[in-house]
Amino acid sequence: MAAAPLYLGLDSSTQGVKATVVDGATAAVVHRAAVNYDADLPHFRTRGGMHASGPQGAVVTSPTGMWLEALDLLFARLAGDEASGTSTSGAPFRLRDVAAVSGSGQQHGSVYWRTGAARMLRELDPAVPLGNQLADAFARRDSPIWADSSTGAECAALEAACGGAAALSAATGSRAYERFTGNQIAKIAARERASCFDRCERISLVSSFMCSLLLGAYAPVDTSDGSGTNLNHLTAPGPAGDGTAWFAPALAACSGGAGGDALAAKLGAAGMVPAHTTLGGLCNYFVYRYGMSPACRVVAWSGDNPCSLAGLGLQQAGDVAVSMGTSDTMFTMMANATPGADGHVLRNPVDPASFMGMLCFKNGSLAREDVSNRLCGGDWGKFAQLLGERAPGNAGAVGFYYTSPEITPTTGAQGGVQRYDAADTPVDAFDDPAAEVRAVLEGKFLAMRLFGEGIGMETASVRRIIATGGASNNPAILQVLADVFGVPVLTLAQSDSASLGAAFRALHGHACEQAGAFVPFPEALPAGALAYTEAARPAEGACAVYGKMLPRFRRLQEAYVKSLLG
Ligand code: XUL
Repeated sequence: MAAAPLYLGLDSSTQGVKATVVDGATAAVVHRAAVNYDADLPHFRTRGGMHASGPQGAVVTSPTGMWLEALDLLFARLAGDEASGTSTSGAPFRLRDVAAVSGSGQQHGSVYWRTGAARMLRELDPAVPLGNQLADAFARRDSPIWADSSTGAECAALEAACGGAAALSAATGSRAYERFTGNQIAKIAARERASCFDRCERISLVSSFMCSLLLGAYAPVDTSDGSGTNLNHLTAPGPAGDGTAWFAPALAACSGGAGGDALAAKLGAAGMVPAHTTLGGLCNYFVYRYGMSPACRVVAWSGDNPCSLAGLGLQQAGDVAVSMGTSDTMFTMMANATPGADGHVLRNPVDPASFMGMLCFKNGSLAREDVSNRLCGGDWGKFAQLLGERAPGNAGAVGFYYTSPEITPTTGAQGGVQRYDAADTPVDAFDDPAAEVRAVLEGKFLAMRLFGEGIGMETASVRRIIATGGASNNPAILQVLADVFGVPVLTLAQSDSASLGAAFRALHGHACEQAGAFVPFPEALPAGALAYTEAARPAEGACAVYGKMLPRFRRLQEAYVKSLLG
């Protein structure tokens, strides 16, 4: 009997590159492999995969050549595991059985290919490592990445050129953000015009860069990762309403005076493609060097957050995921887009007709742990007990815990903690420690609900929340999340949601190509692909309490943020 096709998902993240191989019949994970930049490629001298420089370390880059070496090392590990018959699942696997590959890239980073590099890509020699034969392929050795925050001036100029922050957000899905690719490109186009911009024939995102290596040709940017550039037209009218067009005023503003058409030519004049698009076959380099199949298809890569949405199994409008770690992130699948001042609206990577909302909160676990340490000696059992002492709504006590400057809502360079009693009076501390425990959780989940609604999420249509990250192991925390949104909270045993999501997207793109038409993502995924566990159910009436509380929460938040912004 022929082996079931396998699907390979790669994840080119900030700290390393990972692979997840899934079985196409069951979607079970067959094998995983990983490369860590700091540990495995120490000669690049990165910390966490990055180099920081400039005042306050605001200029952050990664060596492009490191990503090349890492991809070879990862494939060498996969081929070595195949040869030795070992795998993380215990089942042997053959790279030759991989029917399609896709990937996930850290969002916003950019790669500058020099003129003539297309030919080098087309003629990749399987006998020579990528790092050697592409050493001279770039107009710039280092790639600016998402952690860079040095483009404040470019953001202000872009918003001014596009009619203000609200107009830019309406057109591209986000107001100008320092890490967004358009602002990164604008800085290089203006300051390194002759040395880089004019010598460069193509600018890739991290996702489309890695995809180009697999294809042996420049890969287009997909519309989901493209929504993290400030250069995309999220909801262009007419035939380009699918989000594949660039936004001309933003291109012109970010071109360093070279003109919008010049920048469009470097980004891909034909625009972007939906993330489920199969772009072509795997190039010979990977076939001859690692034993991949010449029939293996390459599905467009996307950003790490869009891929995580796919890996967590979000399937239809009303599905929400909340990841609680050092920072907290919320993803929503939404039928409509109403981009606002805070948060991001992206195209949905598994459904070109809908949208993905994304909210990033800087203050996550550290704020919760601070309360747990101060009031419960770090004992989460005690934390849960105190939480249970007060009913949803916290008898009017509200708190904002921005232990470091927050990004949603933006508090500029300032952080701080502010508590209000039931009469809206600012207080230094609550009388009851249980009020503090409840306030730190309610404040965060109310902010998720408030800002989610601000970008088009309809709370009444939310049907379930999938929780991941460290804090998702804590049922008491998940109960408050269920109560605020009025829906069940589910958890998932799988980890590595970005590379798993990339593997699922490879499977999805392949199904669409074979059908010759778009296949809905839930139909392409094998039944039971993700084993969820229900971790919390909303308490009767709790959601209505929070609905009533929201306008007051918003008013207090606005007052506090205003005081921080000065
Ligand atoms: C999202 C963001 C990060 C990067 C790296 O906007 O900046 O999540 O995608 O993970």
